[in-house]
Parts: sequence; structure tokens; C-alpha cells
Amino acid sequence: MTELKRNEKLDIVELLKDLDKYEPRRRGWTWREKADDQHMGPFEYHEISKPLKQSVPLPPAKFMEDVDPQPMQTITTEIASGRFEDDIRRMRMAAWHGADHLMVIRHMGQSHIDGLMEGTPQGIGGVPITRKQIRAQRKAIDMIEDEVGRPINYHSYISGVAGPDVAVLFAEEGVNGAHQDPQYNVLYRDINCVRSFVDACESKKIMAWAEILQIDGAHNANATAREAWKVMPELIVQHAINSRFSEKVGIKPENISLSTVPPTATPAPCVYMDLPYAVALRDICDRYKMRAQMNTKYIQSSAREATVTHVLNMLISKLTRADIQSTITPDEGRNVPWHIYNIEACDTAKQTLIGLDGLMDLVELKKDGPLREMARDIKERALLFMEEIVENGGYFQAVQDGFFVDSAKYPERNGDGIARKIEGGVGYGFIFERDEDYMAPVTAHYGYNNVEQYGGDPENPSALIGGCTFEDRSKIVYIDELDDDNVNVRLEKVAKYRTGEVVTPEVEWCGDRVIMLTMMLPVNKRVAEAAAVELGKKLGLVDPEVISAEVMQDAEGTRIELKGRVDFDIDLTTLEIPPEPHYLSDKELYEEFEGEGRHMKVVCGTVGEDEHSVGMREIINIKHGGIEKWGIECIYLGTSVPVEKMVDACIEENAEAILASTIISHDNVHYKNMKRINDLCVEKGIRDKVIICAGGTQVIPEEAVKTGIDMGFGRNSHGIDVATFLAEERQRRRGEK
Ligand code: Z97
Repeated sequence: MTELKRNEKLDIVELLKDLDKYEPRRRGWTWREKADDQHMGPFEYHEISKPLKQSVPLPPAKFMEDVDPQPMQTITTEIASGRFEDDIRRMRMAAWHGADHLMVIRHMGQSHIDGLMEGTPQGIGGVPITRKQIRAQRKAIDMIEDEVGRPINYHSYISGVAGPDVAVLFAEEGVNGAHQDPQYNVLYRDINCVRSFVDACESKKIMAWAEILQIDGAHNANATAREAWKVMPELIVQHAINSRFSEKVGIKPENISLSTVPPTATPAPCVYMDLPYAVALRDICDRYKMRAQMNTKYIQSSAREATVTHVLNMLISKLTRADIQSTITPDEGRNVPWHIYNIEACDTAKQTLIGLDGLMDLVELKKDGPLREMARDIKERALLFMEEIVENGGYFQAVQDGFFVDSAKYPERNGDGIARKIEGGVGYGFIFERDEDYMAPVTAHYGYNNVEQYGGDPENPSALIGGCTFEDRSKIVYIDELDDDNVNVRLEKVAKYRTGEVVTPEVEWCGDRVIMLTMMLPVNKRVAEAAAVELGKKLGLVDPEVISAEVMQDAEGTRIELKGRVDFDIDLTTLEIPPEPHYLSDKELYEEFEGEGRHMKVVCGTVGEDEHSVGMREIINIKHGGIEKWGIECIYLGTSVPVEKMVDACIEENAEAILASTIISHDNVHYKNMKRINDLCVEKGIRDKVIICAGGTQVIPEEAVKTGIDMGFGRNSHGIDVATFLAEERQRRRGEK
């Protein structure tokens, strides 16, 4: 397998070669490990995990020795653009930002497909779970995890009538996590309930063998319910049913993860409502892992709003417990799976969880009062719900009677639950008792394999056929894509982008050319939406569309986010890239000016007959990133300072540099002043001891040095430019550069 290089794109064409021979490295889920050393850069942490080998730290890290502490929680990102080759690149970006649980959510309801899919599902769009797709992605993830230095969990869904077949495929291909919950099939996909539970026995047995971490589907009740905060008792019931069922089939509790969701969002007083719920759930289900799903029910199209909900949800995760933290983005609200939002949400999770590091050493949840009373109330309602299911004749009957996803708070009922018939739904009538001569010479099969009568060993049933695909991978049949709409065709169409000849914007797929514009239009929402589309057209965008509109004030204005496509590429071969500005780091500058015997004194002022003062002060003043920041002592002489006075002050103060500001430029007086400063220094015999710099809006550095001074600083110069120059000029004079 080729090694990825941080400055080179992942080569998808190369990756797709020899997929028929690919074998996954491992089975099962991997958790982050606590770092032996909780000390990183200038900080002491409390519960950070082992650091990454390579990553993209949070933006402020540059002020803090570039540290990139990783929380203990696994961070999930959901990736579902419908083109697996593009998703692979997004996976790499997400991993660099701290994701180690890559969940492939499909475009269309995978569980509507009744059998295993091979080849390309031409015509239905989206990505189903084909062996090819899984292998390509798992192989890429192997490379990515080597690159970042942390194992990455690959995740998909074991649902639908094909659930058990899918489970086998996942076990064979090294999938590490999967949603599996027969209640999801029943309620949301109208698959027959008996069939769903029978299938789940087989699926869960296989998951147990492959040590796939299971996530349930309780959060879907929250996302579907009319008033999501009312379903709290039911959420606990759904978790309980799937978890106990899974344990009985053989999944270890540590591989069972609850998909817990804070049920509501602001403007509800959400922490007041969500925290007791989180406490109640953990009281009842503490032996299982917690996958904290973000609230998706109320998410709208605003990135800001989604982020605040996310952060509030993570406060609950920290105050209680979460082993896996999800990162849902506004994409969920507007159905646009865009790279940038995935990455932003991973950063939001990392930033918040690290920001809350050590929280529970500082605060504790009250042992009495409303928190515990509300938690107790939720638990009692959940228990009563469960008892009623039993009294009513069991789970299937309860589903038929519409117990679930009812919009009232249990025990109240509105009669609007999702009711599914015991004798109905997809797959009804396709459950058969095993015949006497039934035989299943396979590993991880639910129930009786019945191999004895054929001379087999019940302890090792697959030995009868020399091992099933779990033991003998040569029996796995790999089928490549067979239709025209396949990855090779798609890659060919975007070849020019992959080779780096040209570049065009991309949000989801290579070469999709989509861009987003943010604007404020000083009109009401309806007018703003129409005007924004018109504006997009005038800018030459193809198919401009408003994706988010927020009222600033009904008459005064609306904030609009507009998306659209450009119809051109940028030719990279003719692009002129200006050199990167050169700055020394804070650390280097502090070392230069604060080290033993390194103190630097400078005299500064605006020279000639020139009353401009702001520019010079901005260069000096610590508040605006001026050179004082790094310990340079500045003797400020004011404005209209005669050049003689500048030079005399330099001698008197024994200063190392003269910084002259000169804005007025008629008759080239600015350059004349520079020359006079230089000449005076020569005359007075101090030129070799003093660094002379001059700056101003009309100063061209090349012209300035021609006057004999050391450096000129033009428009848009800042303290950092001057400090970097002073430090390096000093080093040059010391003979170090
Ligand atoms: C999450 N944001 O992270 P289909 N089984 C279960 C599910 O919850 C889902 C599927 C199967 C969510 C994921 C919604 N969940 C998105 C328990 C989907 C997928 O192929 O779309 O029918 O099944 O949990």
C-alpha cells in the first residue's frame, strides 16, 4: 500500500487498483487511548487521548505552540455525497481535523433495497453498500490512519430486509461499526416486525463475531416526533429493547452503544430539559456505551445555529457521559452534504470537548432537587411504558396498537403513533421454520446449525465445508461495477481537476463548481430572496439558489446565503502566485528581543513637516500588534520631528534603530528625508551601529533602500513586518544569517 504524503492528493485511480485482492487489516472497533502524558505545549490537561502524528490544529493553536490536543471521545462524521470516490477525500480531511469514526450515510434509503447489491445501482443515484465501495473506502482509511497515526472506525448500516446479508458483507470487509436496530425497520421502513426481529438475531450474531460496535436507532423517534421533547420515556424504552435483545443474542455490552440524543433545542430551555433526560438514561443503561447524537430535529439551515445546538449538546455529553460524539451539520437541515461543514463540525466537537476538559473536576451534578426529580419522573414513565407493552401482549402488539412515536408525553396518548400490522409490511410471509434437513455450515449463525447429521461439528460448523468466508477469504466473490454509471467514467470526466492542470470550486463532488455567497440585503426576506437570485445571475452563476435566509429586521434587512455554480475553471499553469509574506513566529521574536543582553531600544517619529501620527503609533503600540509586543522599547518623539533630532535622540538614548514615518510625499520629500537620516548617521559615525527604517503609505521598499537606509515599509505594513526585519537585520549584523 502506498504511503500518503501530506502535500499530495490521495490518488483515487491508484487506490482502485487490485481491490479484488484487498483484505482488511483488522476486525472490530477501536477506542482512543488516554495519553500517558497529559501535558502538551504550555498546558496541563485532564483527559486527553494520544496525540495525532499529523493533523490540522484549531486556528488559535498558532499562539499556543501549535498544540492539537485530542479529546477522549471518538468523533464521528457522516459522509454521504453519493460518490464514494469524493467521500474518500472528505474522509481524509475529516481525519486531519480529528474524526476517527467515519459513517457512510447513504443518499437514499439503503434499507429499501431488498438484497445485497453488487455493481452500480444505475438509475437510483446515491451510494449503496457494495463490496467495491467498502473495499475502496476501507483501503483508503488504512492509508489515512497511518498518516494521522490513529485507528479510524468505518461505519455503515445493517438495516432493511437484506440486513443479515449486509452484516456478513461488513464482517468480511472489516467494517467496524454499524447501526442495527429492528425497531428502525419496523417503524420507519415498514418492514414486517417479526421478520425484522428474526433477521436482527442473525445480524447481531454476526456483529458479535466481527466485534462490530452497534449503534441503535432510538434517536429517530426524537427526529420524527411532532414535539420531540415529549418522547423521552419512549426513547429509553427503545434503547432498552434493542440493548437487552442484543446482549441476549451475544453482543458484549461494551460493543453496544446507545444513540442518545438531547431531545430538544433552543429556544426551549434545552439544558434544563435535556440534562435530566441524559441522567435518567445513564441511570438505567449505564453499562452500555453512549453515542451522543446531536439534536437533528430542530436544526435549520444556519451554520451558526447548528453550531450552538451542537455545543449545548456537548455540554450535556460532558456533564454526563459520551463515548462517541456525533457532529451533525446544517447539511442535515438542507440536504447538502458539503465538505466544509463536515470539517467545521469536527472542529466544533474537538474545540468544545477540549474546551470543557477537566470540567467535572470543577463542578458536580446536584444529588437532589429538580434534576433528580425530573430524572426520576422520566424513568418512572419509561418503566410504566415497558410494563404496559408487556400487559398489552408484547412488543409486536404494542407496535400494532400505535404505542410508538405518539406525540403525547407518556402515559398520555394522542393516538397518532406509527402503527404497523403484525401481519403486514415488507417481507411479511417470508419467515419459514427450518426444515428437518436444514443445514447451515457457517460461522456466527443464530440458532441451530444442524450440521451433525451431515457429519459436522456443532462447535465448528463451517469446518464441514472447509471454512466459510469468515475463515476462508478465497470464497468471497468480488464483483466489479458492471454498469455505465461507474467510478471510472466519473473519474475520467474530472481528470483535469485531479491532475492539477486546472482548479474549480468544489463543495461535494470533484468539479461540481458550486460556490456559496453570503450577503446582507437591506430589504425584507421575500424580496431579499428574489433579489439574491437575480444578483447571482448577474454575477454569472448557474442555477443560483437561496439556501439560507435570516431576518435582521423585517424592513431593514435579511442575511442571505446563496449557492450557485460558476461556469469556468482557473488554469493553474498560468496562475501567478505571489511569494508568501515572510514573518518570524512570536516565539522567535520573543527569543530575539527578550533574551539575555538582547534588549532593543528604538527611536521613532514622523519626520519633516508632517503631522501624521496614527501609522507610526500603530506600528509601535502593543494593543494593535505593534513592535512593543515583542519587548522592543520605543522612544516616541512625536510628529514633525526634524531629521537631526531623530539622529541626535538615537545617539543620546543609545538606541539601536531609527524608525521614521513619512507620509507626505510631494517633491519626493519622503525619500529625501530618508537620505538625510542616512547621511547624518554616516556623518556622526554611527551608521554601522544603527538600523534605519522608514515607512509610509507612498513608500516603495526598493526605492527606500536606494536612499541608503536599511528598509522601507509601504502601505499595509504592520508591526510584525517591522519586528521581523529588525530581528533579522540584527542577526545578519551578528553574522548569524
Ligand atoms: C445517526 N444521523 O448518526 P436507510 N438504521 C438505523 C438508522 O438510524 C438509520 C439507518 C438504519 C443519524 C443517521 C439516520 N439514520 C441518519 C438505526 C439512519 C439507515 O438505509 O436510510 O433506511 O437506513 O444515527
